[in-house]
Amino acid sequence: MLEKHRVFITRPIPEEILSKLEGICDVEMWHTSETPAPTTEKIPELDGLLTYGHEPITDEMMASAPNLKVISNMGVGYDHIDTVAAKSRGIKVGNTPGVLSDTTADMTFALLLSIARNVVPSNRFVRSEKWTFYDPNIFWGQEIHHATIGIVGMGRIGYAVAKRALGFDMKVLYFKRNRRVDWEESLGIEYATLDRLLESSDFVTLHPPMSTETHHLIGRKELKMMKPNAILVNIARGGVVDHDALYDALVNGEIAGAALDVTEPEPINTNHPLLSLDNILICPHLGSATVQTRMKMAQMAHDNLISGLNGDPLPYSVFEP
Ligand code: 8YV
Repeated sequence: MLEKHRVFITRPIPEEILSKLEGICDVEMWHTSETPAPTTEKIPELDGLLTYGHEPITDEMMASAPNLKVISNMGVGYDHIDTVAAKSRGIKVGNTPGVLSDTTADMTFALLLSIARNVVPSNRFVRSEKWTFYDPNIFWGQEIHHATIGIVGMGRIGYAVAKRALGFDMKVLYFKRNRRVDWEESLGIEYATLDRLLESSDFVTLHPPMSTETHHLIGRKELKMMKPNAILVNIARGGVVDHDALYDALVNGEIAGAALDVTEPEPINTNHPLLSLDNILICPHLGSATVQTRMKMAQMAHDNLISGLNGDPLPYSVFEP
């Protein structure tokens, strides 16, 4: 009998996809998200690795895995994987693009609307039994419709955010390394330099991939350029924003508020001063977390894994063909 491929999965994935994999591979799945998976310990024996979450997969780890053919990441961002090392070692790397763009754009708007219209603090107010009389002069927020939104990082997710913003009659500015004149024409959006975008936007939403170039892309200087009524939304990677600078900007009234779906590190330290502020909303990295999208991501991660194990090209490869 042929020996089955050995596969390790770093966090629980949907049961339906797990059982498909178990039918064809020798699978071990780490049982919890509470403690990190012992990937370093497991990797030397593996043919395939399915990563779910953002624990680093280093060159050193890959060096210890002579049979590793494929790393299939259940997520679109792969900044936690040393893809240069993987490529040079002939290890294929796959991800799950596209399927989560609308879902993440929805969450961007959930954050934007919530922070602009005080949804969370006002809910807390009611639940803590402080709503003892109707007061029309509380929780005044910021207008969303007809405001200007600046989208930093105009990939698939940024594009989906722009479409939603147009539904709110917002003026859309975007900043991207490679300008997309076709999108400017088809959507009616405007390219801006980062500086102009920061100076002109009422809402700034962040969607660039994490890299050395985008680390602390939004720091003290950039926050000072923003309008005092502006709201910052980060749903990309925590490291894109300098949290200490953000704290100062929020305390000093340089910007009005911020909503973070991602932090640096994750989870954010429970004693981080940002958590003491009222004008910030922090969610535990929920961008693509819907029942439907998680299932689609798991299926794509499954497909990449199986293709890699079979020596076939990955249907969703992070490398150029
Ligand atoms: C995922 C993400 O939840 O796809 C990404 O890059 O950040 C998230 O949508 C994550 O990768 C899975 O842990």
